[in-house]
Amino acid sequence: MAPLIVYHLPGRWGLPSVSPFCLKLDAFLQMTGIPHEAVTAATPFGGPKGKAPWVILDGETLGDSSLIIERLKTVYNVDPDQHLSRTARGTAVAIERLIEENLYWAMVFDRWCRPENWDILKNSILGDIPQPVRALLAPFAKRSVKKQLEGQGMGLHSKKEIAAIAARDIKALSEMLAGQSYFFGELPSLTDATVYSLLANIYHVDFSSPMKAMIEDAQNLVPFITRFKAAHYPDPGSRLAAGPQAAQ
Ligand SMILES: N[C@@H](CCC(=O)N[C@@H](CS)C(=O)NCC(=O)O)C(=O)O
Repeated sequence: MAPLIVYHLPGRWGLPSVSPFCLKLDAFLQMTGIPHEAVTAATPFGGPKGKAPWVILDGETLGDSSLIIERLKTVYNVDPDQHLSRTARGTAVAIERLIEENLYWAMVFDRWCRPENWDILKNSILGDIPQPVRALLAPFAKRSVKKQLEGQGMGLHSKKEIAAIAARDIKALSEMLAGQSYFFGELPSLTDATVYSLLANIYHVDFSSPMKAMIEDAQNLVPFITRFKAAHYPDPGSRLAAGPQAAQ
């Protein structure tokens, strides 16, 4: 079988990717030890769905982090959730939806729609796109993201309402984690990778967001981020340097 090739958006601030979905897939690969070649893409346009991440698995191009993970679990016969009960597996799907279909969009709003974050965004998320293409692409990308935010619904709310929606999700996460090391006990599962990937992309990045203080105030979420990072990314420097880092 040809080596698995994984395309992800660039890393910054000690994270292998500024995209929570790319980081989730990367964390899954770390947890399961599936051999792969990581390629940094400057934009998501090369993906089959116009979104990152995507992979080439034995000649087949696949998009969507969750669909990719489902396929990899079967092909490589790995399952980071094998210790979970049926109830926990059901809860895992609900947490994934909370993270990816709701809280993610509050993060997108903060990154793209807060004027104080615009320069940071151009130099980070869009930072690997060469000038002057970046200057032309940035306003186009912003319009496209705003349209997605409105279509999804988060973008129809005020800043204050979005912060309140995010606060409810973050409180729910904190309450589910409670005093455990990971969401389903002492062993990590894919849910931890999913939650870590979004929370780290809020907490460890330079973007200004009211969610940072919410994560801090929750008391158990910063230790969770630190714990997951220490277990799966003990040496972020070497991880960031890994792979051919080819621009798309
Ligand atoms: N459901 C997809 C979502 C992927 C996604 O939204 N990726 C973002 C980066 S965080 C992206 O590529 N956005 C580009 C766009 O929508 O134009 C997955 O799980 O992979």
